[in-house]
Amino acid sequence: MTDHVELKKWIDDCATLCQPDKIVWIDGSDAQRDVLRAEACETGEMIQLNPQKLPGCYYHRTAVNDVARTEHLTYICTPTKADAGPTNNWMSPEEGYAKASEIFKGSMRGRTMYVIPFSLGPVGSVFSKIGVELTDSIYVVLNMLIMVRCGEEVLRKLGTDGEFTRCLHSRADLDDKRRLILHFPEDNTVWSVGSGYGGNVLLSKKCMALRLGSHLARREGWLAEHMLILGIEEPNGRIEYVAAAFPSACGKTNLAMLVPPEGLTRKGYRIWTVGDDIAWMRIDTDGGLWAVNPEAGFFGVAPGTNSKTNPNVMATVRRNTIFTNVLLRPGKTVWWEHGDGEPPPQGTDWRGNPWTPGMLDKDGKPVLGAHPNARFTAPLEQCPSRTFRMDHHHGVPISAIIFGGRRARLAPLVYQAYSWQHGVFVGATMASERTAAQYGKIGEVRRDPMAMLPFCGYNMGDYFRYWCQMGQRMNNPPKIFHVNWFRTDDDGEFLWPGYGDNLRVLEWILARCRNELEGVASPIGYLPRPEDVDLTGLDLSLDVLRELLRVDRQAWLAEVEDIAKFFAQFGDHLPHALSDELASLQRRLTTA
Ligand code: OXD
Ligand code: MN
Repeated sequence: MTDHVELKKWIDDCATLCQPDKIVWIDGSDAQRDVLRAEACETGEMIQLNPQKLPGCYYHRTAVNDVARTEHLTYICTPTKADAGPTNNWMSPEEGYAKASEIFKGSMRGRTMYVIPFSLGPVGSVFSKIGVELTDSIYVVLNMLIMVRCGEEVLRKLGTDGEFTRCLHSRADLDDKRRLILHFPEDNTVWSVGSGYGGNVLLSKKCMALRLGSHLARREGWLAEHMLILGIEEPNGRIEYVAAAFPSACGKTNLAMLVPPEGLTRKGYRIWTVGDDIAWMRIDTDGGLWAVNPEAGFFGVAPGTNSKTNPNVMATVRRNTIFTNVLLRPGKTVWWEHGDGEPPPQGTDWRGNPWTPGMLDKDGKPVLGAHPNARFTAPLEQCPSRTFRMDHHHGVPISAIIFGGRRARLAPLVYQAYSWQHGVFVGATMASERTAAQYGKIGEVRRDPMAMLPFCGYNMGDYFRYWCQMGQRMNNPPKIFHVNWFRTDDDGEFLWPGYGDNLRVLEWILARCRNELEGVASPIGYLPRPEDVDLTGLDLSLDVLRELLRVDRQAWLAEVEDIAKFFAQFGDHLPHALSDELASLQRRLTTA
């Protein structure tokens, strides 16, 4: 399959360690995919869903102890602990290789090792990077065929001496005591063992595109970010693109596929989805920031997704989709909590047990049909709002970067940072309050800078410094904004309708990018004048909008104290620019 000497040697070394019975190269063809699907159904690893209702769709259950990313078993293996920083788990490369080798040793006996050459980004684009994943899981292969560009075309591009990221995965025995997700940035290598859950094993995604990607990006002068990318076609036909980072459970996939509300559709708006999870961005010769989505599919959370929250994704998952840990209905279709339609009278739950609606467990708690982190894996090309620029080697120009969080009281609906550096501060202090769905104290603030806390492959203090430097290198940097769709009233009711109506906020953001509207200077940044947010067709009074835009100085002063504590952990690695921004915020809050 290849004359790439280093690639062949690496595969030989991994095969010597893992001892597979055979090695199969993934060529990216439909014929090979069909053979693998059939094989996975024969072994029971996958179940074919109703071919009339869900053509090309398959069902998979993970092990019960293997349903989410395992951050506590995820390590950055750099020469020193300071390289990984205070927010990552660290292990030395020697220890990492030694510990994981013990688990990999012989782990593929009786199994096949699949070789998946893949490209993040359009094959051959200046943005793109090649990786090769070795895995003993057909489920991983079938997911990778949806999530990234795979196969012979990539091998051809790699040639005989191209650079590639080495991604080794084995399910081993799926024992969570023998599970490790290790990143070796210096060796451009990821080793993942003992898991079969997507985020731990589709190594192109969080491991390569973000953790190794962020490291590589700093070395090479670009950005690898946990951001959706969205094109907004305006009434005059111009399309402006924005990139946005939100902590999990803030509706990133929904925003990426937003459907304009009636009032704005009539004005002539249309949305183009570029990506829902990851953005790779470079400074182009125009001095602006350009972005690609390095992936080609969605690996999204099913529960809560329905025709109201995201009609585009519901249309996307009707064919060629893999459903993981949702409820299996008797007619081989699927269902999940807060999806479309009533719960079915019966089904098989994500654990493989018989299920009926309203079932309670021995502690009296509801038994869920789908795991809360149940997933769909679906091709981006099936999305009705997909961009027509998916394969453009140049990517799309980014007009605005949007950070967001889930704050019941503090952050206004939207505000604009005063400068790039202030925008970096806004991103670095991003936070969400825990909801009832998350472990921990409800209302407790969890900081998640740029939504990268679990995904930054190096010291986050250095990452903030690097972000500041990127701004200095651009003549025409994107403007930076912060949004909060989740502000509530005294009864805890949301004040803003969210979903499609978020376009009203994006409309203001784009007008600000073009300097078409005045902003109102406040201690935290520029706010909209209430009359500048188009509320046509929305039953929301100007008074409520004023409340959504209110800045409570006392609450912000408490926030300043909390940010200072958060920043302290970075010590010398925190750039002065960010402590200066914190001091300026405090000063603006305490002066009239
Ligand atoms: C994801 C995540 O799965 O951010 O995209 O956890
Ligand atoms: Mn994500």
